[in-house]
Amino acid sequence: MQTFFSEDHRYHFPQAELSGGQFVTPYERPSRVEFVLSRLKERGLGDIVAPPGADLKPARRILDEGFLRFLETAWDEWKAAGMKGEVIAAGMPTRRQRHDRIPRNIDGKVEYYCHASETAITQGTWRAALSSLASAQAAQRAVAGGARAAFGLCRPPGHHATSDQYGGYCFLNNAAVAAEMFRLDGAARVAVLDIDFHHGNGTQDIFWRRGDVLFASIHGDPLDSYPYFAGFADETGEGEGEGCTLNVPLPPGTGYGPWSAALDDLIARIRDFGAEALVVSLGVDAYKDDPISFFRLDSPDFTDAGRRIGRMGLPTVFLMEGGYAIEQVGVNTVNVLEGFLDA
Ligand code: 7XA
Ligand code: ZN
Repeated sequence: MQTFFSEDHRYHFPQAELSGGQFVTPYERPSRVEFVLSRLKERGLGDIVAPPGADLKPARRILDEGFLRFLETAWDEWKAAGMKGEVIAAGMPTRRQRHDRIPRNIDGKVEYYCHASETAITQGTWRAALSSLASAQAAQRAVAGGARAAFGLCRPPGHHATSDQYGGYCFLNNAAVAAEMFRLDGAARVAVLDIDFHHGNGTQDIFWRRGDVLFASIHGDPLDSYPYFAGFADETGEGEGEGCTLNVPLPPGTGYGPWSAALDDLIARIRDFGAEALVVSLGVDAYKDDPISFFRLDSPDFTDAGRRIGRMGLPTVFLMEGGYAIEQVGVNTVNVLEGFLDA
């Protein structure tokens, strides 16, 4: 299986993440992907290829133009306004405020386009986010071109980014763009299976009213876990999308038994949906020692999960999302891919 990966991810490395009332070194850091790369090489999984540049045309079909412009210019505007630190939102429009006016002031604009203030924008964030999208797009193109599967080693991740908000370490929703590209390439129905520990609120939101893209996710119960305000079982989509969003929130301490039962259920639903292509939001933070999550999967469980996904027999794009038990991120990620290939 080919992996698509860009070194430009390094341009995004904020110094600070607001966590537990402190500024800490972000959990989502460049070394995460180094462990994945070295494990891919160790296991000889296939070529590692630098992608061509990102193509924003398909992204523009599902992402807000003003949001894209904001991401591109936020750092320069922030600095031009005399701000000294990284771009961090100190607030967000809340439920008793208006959402229909975009501030002119950059401080306000950051609040408007952000949904979680742990996520900072730095000088190189836009460049890195584009390179992450480029890896996702190259993986999608490889699969659309006939490969059984491909892996986009994306960093920064994408599944929390909506059409017009960033947060949860995510800026551009790679999985959503890949799914949209499968549609453009002629797949009548596409599924996004999100196995990251956190609910993929951004992907869900983008396809909420769409009947042609199924979004299926297993994640920590939002009552107990970020993103807190999305991912409940009663969120099923609206309009033409009614029934095309499937959420399985699970409680703290969940092990592979109930997790894999949920996976089997979602796999059956994806089959029933008639998906012709699959995008997997591949986070490995369901791992038992992940520092910001609470499931109890062990490394061999990821192999088994990959095998179950592989048995679906669908053309599949894997895209890297979360996973912060840094030294095991490589093993767990590659285990999923090896399981898939073994199916
Ligand atoms: O899948 N998403 C992640 O792994 C990022 C979760 C961000 C949690 C930050 C809570 N303030
Ligand atoms: Zn996650």
